[in-house]
Amino acid sequence: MNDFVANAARSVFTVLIGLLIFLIGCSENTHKKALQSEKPDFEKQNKSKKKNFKPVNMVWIPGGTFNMGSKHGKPDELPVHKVTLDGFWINKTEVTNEQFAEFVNATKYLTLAEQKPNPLDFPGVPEGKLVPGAVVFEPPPGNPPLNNHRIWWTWKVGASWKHPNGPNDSIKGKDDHPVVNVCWFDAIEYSKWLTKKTGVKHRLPTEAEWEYAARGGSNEKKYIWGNELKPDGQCIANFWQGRFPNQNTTEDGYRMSSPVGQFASNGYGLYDMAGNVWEWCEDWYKNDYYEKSPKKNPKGPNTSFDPAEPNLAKRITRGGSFLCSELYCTGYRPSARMKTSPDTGLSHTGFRLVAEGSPPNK
Ligand SMILES: [Ca+2]
Ligand SMILES: [Ca+2]
Repeated sequence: MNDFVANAARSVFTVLIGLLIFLIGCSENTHKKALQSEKPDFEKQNKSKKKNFKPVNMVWIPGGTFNMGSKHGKPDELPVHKVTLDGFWINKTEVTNEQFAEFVNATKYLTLAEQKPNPLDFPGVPEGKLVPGAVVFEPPPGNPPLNNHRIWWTWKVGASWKHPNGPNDSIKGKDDHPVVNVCWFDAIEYSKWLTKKTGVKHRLPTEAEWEYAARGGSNEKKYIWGNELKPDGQCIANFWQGRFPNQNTTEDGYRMSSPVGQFASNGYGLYDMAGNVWEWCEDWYKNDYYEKSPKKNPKGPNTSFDPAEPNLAKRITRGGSFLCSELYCTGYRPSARMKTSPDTGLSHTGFRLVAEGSPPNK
């Protein structure tokens, strides 16, 4: 991708987040007393909202303990360690274009990929370089080496959730496809909107919640459905068949994203936890986090570190996408960890949410 544009976008967010933290700090004392006096009522109200929460398109994942990580994956999936989680609600499918459009229509929200960077934040940078866009998949011809992902990703001016592969592409007829080119910050805004709308906290899943939900109760299996990638020769998720990045045999029926829920669900009734599009998680990425992570409800490290790009802070994405192949990333394994700069929208990355409502009545 274009490092210049990506770094410029990152700087905008550094400034904005700094400002936000400052503003939150300023308002904290002013509101503390008021909040203290309101606390009992607020808690009562909140408890009642949680109790009456009627989740839409969500499944309750009962709390429990599982083995997180894999001995058969990449070094950052080690060590395999026991993690215990409280129960939570999670979307059955990735958030779709239709669902995201509802949020945008209600709030007039502009995703980061649609926003033009403010020239005042970039003194000296030519106006023409400050353009909105996202990163799309455009491989060079032939059989390029697989050791440099930058050669098949391109910064595309005009790419956004409405135009997944650039200005000439659209989501017409794709209401039921997962929304893509939404960055981590966009997903957070969507979750805040749903929290406000329902009165129950919605948020991105933690990495541990995501893996626990993806495994569907099948602890330590290599894939969500078992230990074979294609049981009985059948593709049961949307990933890449053929020689990545130029030969896509579409054996699974889909060259790019598929409508959500086209393949069998996992043990918890969740769809596309393997493949279709990558899904943002709440956590920062740190390669050795599993060595010291809390055993109960881990929420990720306080800071990010990726040895491959030490100066770039990244959030976790999980589950792989229609671009994951056996030859390259194998991201559709439930233990596979990916990391992406939180301000970057990509044409193979979306999200799903969890909610903190009470468990369903038995
Ligand atoms: Ca496919
Ligand atoms: Ca997925």
